[in-house]
This record gives sequence, structure tokens and C-alpha cells, in this order.
Amino acid sequence: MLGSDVLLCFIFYSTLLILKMYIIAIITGQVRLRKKAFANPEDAERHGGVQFCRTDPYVERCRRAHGNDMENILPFLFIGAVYSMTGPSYAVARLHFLVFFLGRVLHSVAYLLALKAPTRSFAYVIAQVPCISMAIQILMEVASFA
Ligand code: GSH
Repeated sequence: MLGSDVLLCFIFYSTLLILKMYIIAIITGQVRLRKKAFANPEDAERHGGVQFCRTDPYVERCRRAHGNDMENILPFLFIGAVYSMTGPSYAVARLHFLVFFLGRVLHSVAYLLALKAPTRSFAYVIAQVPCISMAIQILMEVASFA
């Protein structure tokens, strides 16, 4: 009902990545509570007073990790879906999705654990490679109609 094997594979990795983003959001909320660093005065008041409406370096790190996911995973949801409709071989498509998935998981781990540079940048580049590859293949597929 959901379509081809490639599309199912794309849906599988996309859903895992969305869950990964939810996990970062949950971690951000937990860090806010632990560090008493709230984004809004009403939240701070509930947990000790308006003085706790403040920023915290680790909360900001979590937010950057989440923001970078949004910059990269949201385009993947479009690029991957369209690429899945261009009729790629299953093995090649799965490799694209898997490399992106692993790259983004490593990016999150590197960001949240502040791993030594250039681990995070390396993960970012690894995840970009399949996206650029898929974008080029989509353009080649549709170029004749444009
Ligand atoms: N918006 C990104 C930035 O400002 O750095 C664009 C470039 C990018 O995504 N770089 C990767 C990254 O993890 C590898 S260095 N950037 C950190 C971030 O977006 O918080």
C-alpha cells in the first residue's frame, strides 16, 4: 500500500531520523530542567523564579544540534522522497539512505558529547554526500522535461 521497496526503505530511515530529532528535543527539555535554564518566564516561575529564565551553554548546544538537523533532515525528506520515485536500484538507494542516516546519527552524537573536532564536521560531510548524489540524479531525471 505504501509503494515500492525503495519508498519503504526511505520511509524507514526517515522515520528513524524524525525519532532521533524528537530525542534531541526531549534531551533539550531535560537539560533545561536539570540546569534550570528556561526559555520563557512562565516556565521559570513554575521552577523557582523568573531568574531562571536564562540561557545555558549546554542547552544552546542541544538547540544547535536540533537546528542543524532541521537544516539537513528536512531537505532529505523531500530529496529522498523524490529520488525514490525516479526508479533507482534498491541496493543503491538503500546505501544512500543508510549513509545519510549514519552520518546524521554521528553528527548528533558528536554535537551532544562535544567530540573532538573535526568529528562533527566529518559526519556532516558524510551525510551531505548522498544528498548531493540524490539531488544530481533527480535533476538528470527531470532535466529533459524542464
Ligand atoms: N548553518 C550551519 C552553520 O552555521 O555551521 C551550516 C554549515 C554546517 O551545517 N556545518 C556543520 C555543523 O555542524 C559542520 S561544521 N554546523 C554547526 C551548526 O549548525 O550548529
